[in-house]
Amino acid sequence: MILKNLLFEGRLTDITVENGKIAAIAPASDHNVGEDCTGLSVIPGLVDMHAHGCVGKDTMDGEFAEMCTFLAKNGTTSWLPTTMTQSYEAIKKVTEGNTKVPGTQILGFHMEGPYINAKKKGAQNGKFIRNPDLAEFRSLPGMRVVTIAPELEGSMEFIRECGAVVCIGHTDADYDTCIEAIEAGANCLTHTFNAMPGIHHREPGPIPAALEKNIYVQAITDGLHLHPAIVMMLYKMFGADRMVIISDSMRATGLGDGIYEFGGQDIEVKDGVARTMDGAIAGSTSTLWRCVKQAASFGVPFDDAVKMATRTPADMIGAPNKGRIEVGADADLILLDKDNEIARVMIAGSFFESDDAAHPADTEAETLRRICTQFSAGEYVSHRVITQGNINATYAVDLKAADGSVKPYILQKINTYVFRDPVGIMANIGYVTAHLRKKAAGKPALEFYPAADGKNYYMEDASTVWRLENYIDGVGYDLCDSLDILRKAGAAFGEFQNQLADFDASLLTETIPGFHDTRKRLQTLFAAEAADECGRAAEAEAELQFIHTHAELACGPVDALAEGRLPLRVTHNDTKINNVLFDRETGDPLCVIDLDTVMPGLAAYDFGDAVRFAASTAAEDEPDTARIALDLQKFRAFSEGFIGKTGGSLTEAEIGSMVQGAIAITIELASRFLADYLTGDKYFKVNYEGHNLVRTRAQLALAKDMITKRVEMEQIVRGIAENA
Ligand code: GN1
Ligand code: MG
Repeated sequence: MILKNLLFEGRLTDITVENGKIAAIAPASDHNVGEDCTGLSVIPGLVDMHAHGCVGKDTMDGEFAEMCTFLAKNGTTSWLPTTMTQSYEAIKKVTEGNTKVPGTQILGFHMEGPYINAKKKGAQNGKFIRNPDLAEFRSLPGMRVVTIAPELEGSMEFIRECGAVVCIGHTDADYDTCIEAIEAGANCLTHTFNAMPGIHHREPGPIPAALEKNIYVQAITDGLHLHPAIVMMLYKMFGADRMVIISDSMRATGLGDGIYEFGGQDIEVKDGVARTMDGAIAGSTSTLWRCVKQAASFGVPFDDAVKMATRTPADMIGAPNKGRIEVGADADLILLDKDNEIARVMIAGSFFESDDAAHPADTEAETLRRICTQFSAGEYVSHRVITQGNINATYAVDLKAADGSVKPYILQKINTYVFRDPVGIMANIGYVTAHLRKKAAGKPALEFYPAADGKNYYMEDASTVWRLENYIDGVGYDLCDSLDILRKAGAAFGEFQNQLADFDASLLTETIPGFHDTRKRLQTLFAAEAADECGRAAEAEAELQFIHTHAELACGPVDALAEGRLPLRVTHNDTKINNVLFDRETGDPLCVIDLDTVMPGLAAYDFGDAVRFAASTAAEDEPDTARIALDLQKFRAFSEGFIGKTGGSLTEAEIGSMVQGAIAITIELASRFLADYLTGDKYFKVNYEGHNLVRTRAQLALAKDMITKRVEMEQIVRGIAENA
């Protein structure tokens, strides 16, 4: 068969396929007779050396047919089904399953555990963890790759003798142990950064060892397991010849949210994120193809991202006929349409056709495509997941308008566990954006697009509500050291408050009742402490003690409000500085975003919440509390901006309440994180077990430092107000 007129490495090419192999690659010629592929480009089929399951099936089930069909449709043409930390019998059973099924080829198995470190088990089942056992391993046929923790007893001998490709993973090993393991023959890190020590300048750990010895590194580039900046860092360190993209996909891939079994444990998938009941990330729900596209959206050149999921993993596992378009290589190909979507997949020289309509390719893309048709802005082209924000699920989507132009938008699924009245929120947002557009004429403003029924949201069912808004191209800051930017952020939030000064507050529904009612927040925490439903209160004894002792200080502002000493204004209520977008070139603020919580509130809380986030020396979830302090310079800069804008309209009492507002909102947020921790992490998205407790400790460390610096902070605010 000749595939004619394919775009290959930038040139129109004819590819001849014979006996399942690529027989010739030549410039397109009119003399050839074959299948016309005009308009399509070609890349090698993807090789997934680390994937557990999809469409409801898992490698541990020992049945591969449905998985191989789904994977084939999504461009994975060969893979290593990956086993979990389980009993010998369970793993043995997998190796006896029928691997000769239609679709994606099985090149052998990857055994992930049981020879791992319990301290870094991630989503693996601790019950079955054990030391490396050569005899046991040798009795399991088809094991091509094995992930082990080299610090376990017997590891070095195992690495030398086991005869498989050895990856270092689920490990707590230090640099020297990793060097020794690599010298013994280990040639890769398993899901780099996940379930292993990070890089510390005195305790370099596995990653610098891998770099030193120039071995391979696997990375899950789904946008959840690694921050995009870390994906780019790994790419710059290791390059496309050493970095391997894996999916680490689990059972729920290709299905929706729900509860799934994984490694003998229940896993909850919510908004596409899979977690154990303790909150640890449990594999991805992304196909390898989606991970490739995500990596490209983070900045990896597309051709390199493809290489990292084709030739590089093939080389790593010793499969030199896979993952490349060369004469003599296996004819595993993906044909892409002009939007870079998979059009056809060829495996071993035959096009893969499947009438399995039950599991359409990559459901995340399909879901978003379907949702986008509900809005009139355009047709879905592609998307990437935005990981900022602790509440809603957020995607940047590219949509193609009727005239063919493609523009980015933001599509969000509202978290209806947090926002019980999504219709109320969208009504608020409608009023507020209309008001702000009038006030900030000439500046970018948020705009929500109507769905078919004219509403500014699309309600799929009572608990699934979507909204589409314009994409404002600007920079947002999480941690910011520039005093100039902090001053401007202060001014932007101050200006926001001024713009809402004449807004009719009676139009607004309270989207989260008692959102910043500190007294109520503390009561909720103390009730959770008393009930202690997850048995976690003992761990947080010191934190609870601190909050009990400082309850009256924290409730000062809301008491003053209740007694009429402070006025109620319309406020933003979530003034993290990453909610201000700045112009990429001029550095000036463009727009305040995230209007979900615009409600009546205290000026001191908008000021204080911003100070809490922006004037801290560390992130709001910094685990090392010794690094957390209030930076008075940052505080001054932010205050100059905020009070400079609002000073004229604030009452004396309000100016006097600003610093206590900052302390109070910080303790309030600590209480919210802690209440969520004690009740099982249902409210805030968590990235690891104990994340909410770490956040609590960070907020309390900051509150303590603010209390120490209170007098200086008061003086700064006074000084600015007097000159305003
Ligand atoms: C949540 O949506 P996001 O991530 O900006 C939370 C805020 C907290 C913040 C802490 C509706 O904000 O109140 O201060 O996390 N929003 C809601 O990071 O609860
Ligand atoms: Mg928010």
